Amino acid sequence: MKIVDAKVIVCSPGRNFVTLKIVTEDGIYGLGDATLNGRELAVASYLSDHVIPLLIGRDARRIEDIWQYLYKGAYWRRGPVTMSAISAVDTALWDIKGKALNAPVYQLLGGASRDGVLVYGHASGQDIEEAVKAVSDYVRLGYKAIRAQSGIPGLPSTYGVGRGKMYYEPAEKDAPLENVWNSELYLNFVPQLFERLRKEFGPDLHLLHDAHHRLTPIEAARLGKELEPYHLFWLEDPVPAELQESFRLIRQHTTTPLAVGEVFNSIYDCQQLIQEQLIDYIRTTVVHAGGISHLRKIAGLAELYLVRTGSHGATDLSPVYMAAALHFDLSVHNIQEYMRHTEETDRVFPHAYSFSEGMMHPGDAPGLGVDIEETLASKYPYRRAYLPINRKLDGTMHNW
Ligand code: EZ4
Ligand code: CO
Repeated sequence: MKIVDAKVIVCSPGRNFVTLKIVTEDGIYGLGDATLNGRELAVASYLSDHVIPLLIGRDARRIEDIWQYLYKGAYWRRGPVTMSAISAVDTALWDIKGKALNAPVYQLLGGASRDGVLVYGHASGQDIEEAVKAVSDYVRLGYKAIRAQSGIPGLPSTYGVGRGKMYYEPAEKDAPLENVWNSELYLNFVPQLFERLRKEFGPDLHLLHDAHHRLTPIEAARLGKELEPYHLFWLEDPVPAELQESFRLIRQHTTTPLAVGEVFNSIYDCQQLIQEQLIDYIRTTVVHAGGISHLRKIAGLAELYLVRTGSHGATDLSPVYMAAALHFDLSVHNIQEYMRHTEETDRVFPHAYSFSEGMMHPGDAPGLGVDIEETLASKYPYRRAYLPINRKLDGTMHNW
């Protein structure tokens, strides 16, 4: 089954998405998400200028061989641009295989290992009262797991707090927004938020929190320790994880479960974290960590060490990603982040997946069960956008 054509579709139905479409000689096509938030066109060029010419004429059924060809054949390995491009190819080839065999992709991955995928949503408020209200809105929608973020008294803005909308979107058009940060104000405040949430919602609701790479190891250890009475489902990205060893220090001090990996690109980024059991959830995704094929390898390593998967699923990962993630998720044991896309995004990417009672299912359409309405997509041209940056109160650049 020869690949005869492939193209990159860049569109912006509310936010930017990069989608790869691969077409085979018998007319079957597959889709892959290649969106790298804030650096989209680098991946689009990597695909159009360097990868697509190598795909034409290849057998679309040889998913693993094409993966190895693109990974080993580039000589320059890993990195978010390369790995997002490989991910898109891999995902599109799984879509094609599913369609060719008339089976949903999860059936090709060993079949469903449970009836649905537990997902968590994002609740946030400018202050604790608003955050409590946002969490109760999610409870009413049926969510069993909810991430809670709140504005911090003394800081004008911070990560994870939407502007009164369901659709939190951090990327800004034209120039990056500048946030201001202070770890002391944050560390003193977050335990109060979770004390209040536990009082309000009782012990059973799964509560999560994202520190978004902003703490040092010892600060993260303190936060984990102080959050212990509130039994978080996880504390996410406590420190920037370039230094995997730093999690040893955090781990020595706290039993709060730790999740990390949304910015990782390969199994090598999390090998030590998993093998030393320094984390509880690995958050690598189908779109940034080598597609369904590579994520299965990460999940296999993680399973050995009782580390579960909990893939990133913010709105900058497209519905094509979400479909692929859910097929993968249904075949393993985990939780999935789920930020709802806007209605215009959902119209551009019609999909078979669905949400009910806090769980999601990829649906039973052949392949991934997601499509792109190209004519509609062309009405939303790309607009350059950047993620925010973050500075400490004295102006020092910090991690956003
Ligand atoms: O900031 O996807 O857990 N979710 C997150 C996201 C990320 C964005 C960055 O593009 O941390 O909201
Ligand atoms: Co995160």
